[in-house]
Amino acid sequence: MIKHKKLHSWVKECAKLCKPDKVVWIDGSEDMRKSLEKQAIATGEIIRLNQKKMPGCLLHRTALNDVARTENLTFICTPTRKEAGPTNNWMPPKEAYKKAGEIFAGSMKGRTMYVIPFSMGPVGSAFSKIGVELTDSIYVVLNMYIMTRVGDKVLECLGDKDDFTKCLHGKAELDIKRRMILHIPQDNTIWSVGSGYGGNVLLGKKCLSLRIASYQAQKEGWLAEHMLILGIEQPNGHIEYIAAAFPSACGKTNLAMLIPPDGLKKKGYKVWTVGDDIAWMRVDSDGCLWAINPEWGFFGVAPGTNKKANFNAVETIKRNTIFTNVLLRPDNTVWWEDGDDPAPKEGIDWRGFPWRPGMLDDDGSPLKGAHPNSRFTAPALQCPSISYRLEQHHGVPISAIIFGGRRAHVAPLVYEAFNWRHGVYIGATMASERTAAQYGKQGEVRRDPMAMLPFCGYNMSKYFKHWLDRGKKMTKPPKIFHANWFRQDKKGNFLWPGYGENLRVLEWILNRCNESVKARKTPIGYVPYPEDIDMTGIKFEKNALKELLDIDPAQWKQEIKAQIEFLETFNEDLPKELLKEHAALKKRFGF
Ligand code: GTP
Ligand code: SPV
Ligand code: MN
Repeated sequence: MIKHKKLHSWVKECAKLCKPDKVVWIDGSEDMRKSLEKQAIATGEIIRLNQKKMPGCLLHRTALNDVARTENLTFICTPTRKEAGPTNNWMPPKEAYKKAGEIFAGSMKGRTMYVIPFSMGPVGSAFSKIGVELTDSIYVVLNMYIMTRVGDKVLECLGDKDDFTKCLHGKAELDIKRRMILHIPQDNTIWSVGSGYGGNVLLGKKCLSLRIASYQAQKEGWLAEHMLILGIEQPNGHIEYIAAAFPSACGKTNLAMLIPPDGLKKKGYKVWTVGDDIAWMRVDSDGCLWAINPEWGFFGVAPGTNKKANFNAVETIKRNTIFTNVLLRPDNTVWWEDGDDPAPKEGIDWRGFPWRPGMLDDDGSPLKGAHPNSRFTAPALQCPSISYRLEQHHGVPISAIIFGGRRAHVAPLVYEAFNWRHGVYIGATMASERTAAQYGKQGEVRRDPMAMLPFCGYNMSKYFKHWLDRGKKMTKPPKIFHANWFRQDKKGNFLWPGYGENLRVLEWILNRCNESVKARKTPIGYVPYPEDIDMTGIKFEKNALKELLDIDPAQWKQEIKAQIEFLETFNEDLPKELLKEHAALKKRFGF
């Protein structure tokens, strides 16, 4: 292999800063992976789980203050604040390198620095991007082996090209006060220090595939989105693909792996999983939107994963899976809340302390065995519903895009935008209640445009403009929808059964795409006639469906006010088209 001069000198430079005892290049082989696993087990960094019951599975616990992405410590480092925009934390690049450089300095003494060449997207696809992550964490290396394509084959593909993302990660002291997740888009560089958790440190994921990639996508004319991709196969073999953007912990993995409910089985649908978190999409010469999933594995939420909610996920994580922050049972298997098994009589909780059911925390609420944001890292190819298109360089054509979030009120089960521009308005103003995947007050409604609030690597007003422009480039743009599986009745119960039953809504969406069903025109968009959602096989009160599809003008008056207040934070940079959409929405209501 030809030595990549620039790559080697950058690795040297980083080693000079961090001062590791040695530098090890990850070749992507199974031998190397196994030996790293052994080392991490020997030091206690990782626990080997019961190999009879869970072959190839591992457990890791992160530091107590390091259990979710830290958005408040995540920065976009552009020369000017305006380039990062009002929704991002901003730091000038010089200051970022200086501050983080001081924390990195000498931080790998006594440790090894691993060099991980990785490809986001199939190796060699014109739509893939290459990154190289330097890290002092074996946990990160083992996760990257699952989440991305790693090793020599990626270096061969890179050849002597310079366009790889330089990713530097160091655990340092895992001190939250000395933790920073920095993106320097103009340098194609990511620096993450002081964390050992998920999206903060698996730099191919949110940092590269969304923040850096969205910046590149804007320049290069494509879209990098926080979206799942699934295919619905009809009995005649025809497959239609849908992409959906929901904020973190709002149901992407679950929807991507959906199993048709009994009542719809006779229709013969089969759902294929292309991706559960990230979609890279571009307009092709046919005027359609095509998407790839750049990832190679799933980093999914563990609590709530059970056979009933997500059978395919349960199958996927039976082997070769890394669990993070779940409960350890005495027989060296794992457990989490709302899984398939009842709580064990005893175990070791996510913090590493002895745990029994019924224990209370300081506030008097039940002490959780698994952290609410505990996760599994599993190879995508182990998923029974994985699409063969995961490996296809060209991806899949997208027929529909769904935006959605957790809304106890206001948003109906599903509605359709009048056109692309209106759809972009719906995406730009979408909102969701905060979950355990983010630090901050749980349950609070926050605007999260296109589920990209924490992931857009540049000024979001420019991002909206980019979305509007993409629509103009397509002869057959996907139809845009909004879905909400989380609407509640007056007692606080979910009105919609969700999970597999969501296929009933997807079917309506595809029927709308094929123009085979009419819909009710309302001020917010097209809403289904209740009889057009196939409810075969489930007990469901007619009134509940009506309530789910109801649009309450009083609530919407508030909602529209909140939407414009949010959009106004972008000042004069906001595309005028969105203001026009806002005015049109108000007018349709007569407000
Ligand atoms: P990230 O990996 O953080 O991006 O999350 P995600 O969007 O993939 O969310 P995921 O599918 O893991 O869902 C998170 C939680 O949402 C699950 O544990 C469920 O409790 C809940 N959930 C998912 N789908 C549904 C649904 O259709 N209805 C209801 N009520 N809850 C759901
Ligand atoms: C999310 O929070 O949206 C995730 C998990 O998918 S993480 O990789 O930690 O960002
Ligand atoms: Mn996500």
